[in-house]
Amino acid sequence: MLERFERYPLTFGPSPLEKLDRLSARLGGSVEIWAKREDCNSGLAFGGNKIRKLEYIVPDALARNADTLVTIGGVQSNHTRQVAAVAARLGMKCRLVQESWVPFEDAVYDRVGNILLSRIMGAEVELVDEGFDIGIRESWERAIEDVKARGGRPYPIPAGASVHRYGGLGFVGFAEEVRAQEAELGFRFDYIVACTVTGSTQAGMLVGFARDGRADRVVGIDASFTLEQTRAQVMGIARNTAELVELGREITDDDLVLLGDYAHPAYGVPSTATNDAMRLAARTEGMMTDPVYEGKSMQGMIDLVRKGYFPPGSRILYAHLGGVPAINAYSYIYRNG
Ligand code: 5PA
Repeated sequence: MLERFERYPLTFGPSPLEKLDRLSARLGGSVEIWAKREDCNSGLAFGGNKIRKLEYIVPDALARNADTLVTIGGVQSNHTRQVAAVAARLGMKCRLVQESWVPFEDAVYDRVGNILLSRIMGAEVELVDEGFDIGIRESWERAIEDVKARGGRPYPIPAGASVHRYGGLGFVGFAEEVRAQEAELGFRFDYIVACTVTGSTQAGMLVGFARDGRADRVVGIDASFTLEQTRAQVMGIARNTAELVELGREITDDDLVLLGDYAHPAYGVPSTATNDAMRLAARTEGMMTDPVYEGKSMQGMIDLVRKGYFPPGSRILYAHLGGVPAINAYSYIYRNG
């Protein structure tokens, strides 16, 4: 589906699949849980889901002769860290706007984890005291103008690399990659579980899995806590991406499964159930998740398995989208494990 689009390789290749036997057994053994490890997809500063998206965005930045990647996220954004890594790899500059999206306080919140990595990689980091919003932000537009005013050639990348024309392509590629891996395994996954916030991960999956009739088998777990805005953004990106890749059919509201039950109490703040889910994955599989994104999709998947949402015998693919570096900014919660 992506042959027509230029891709700048930033990942190691197809991300690995792993069967999670002990987690499956702990949850009753009636379903088989697998993980696709986007969290180890690249050597670029711990990788993650944005690297795959950026593979289809970087060719445009290079074609436009940009010299500075400009993007935005929360203080512990994984996206901004991955953009900083990509800029370093390309020999470009990087300008990051980090807003106060998360109502959470830890003594070193703005010193460790993702933001520390971005600073070491040479990004210029600007902390802005604005609350959470996945839409287009004034602070980001100001940063773009500022780069221009200083004689630079900015390349704007929106939050999560999502509402970019090519933002959905990377995860269309994810679906194609899963299909190739399934051909080798000799079976097909019945469900794909993924965390959703700015939307292009799930939107790309919707389009990619629509190809073989599985769009509505992608179970999005919202972690934004602004469900309706996220739903609208996923649908917008999915429609645009379907057109771009000439899917040959519309993506409709019926294709979208996006569950809002696990995002509480706020974006970036884990609930007790989130922390319990993180500990369970860590203690059964040695698989680390984070309190902002993957901990919430892990919580959602575990709850859905326990509730019998997936018919017995289902094979579930948990898309592990990265994000673990942020855990350092939540040290007090996990001081005893
Ligand atoms: C993020 C996003 P989407 O934004 O494409 O919906 O992906 C959600 C998601 N898992 C899932 C991890 C580990 C993520 O980092 N992160 C954002 C960030 O600024 O890091 C864009 C919000």
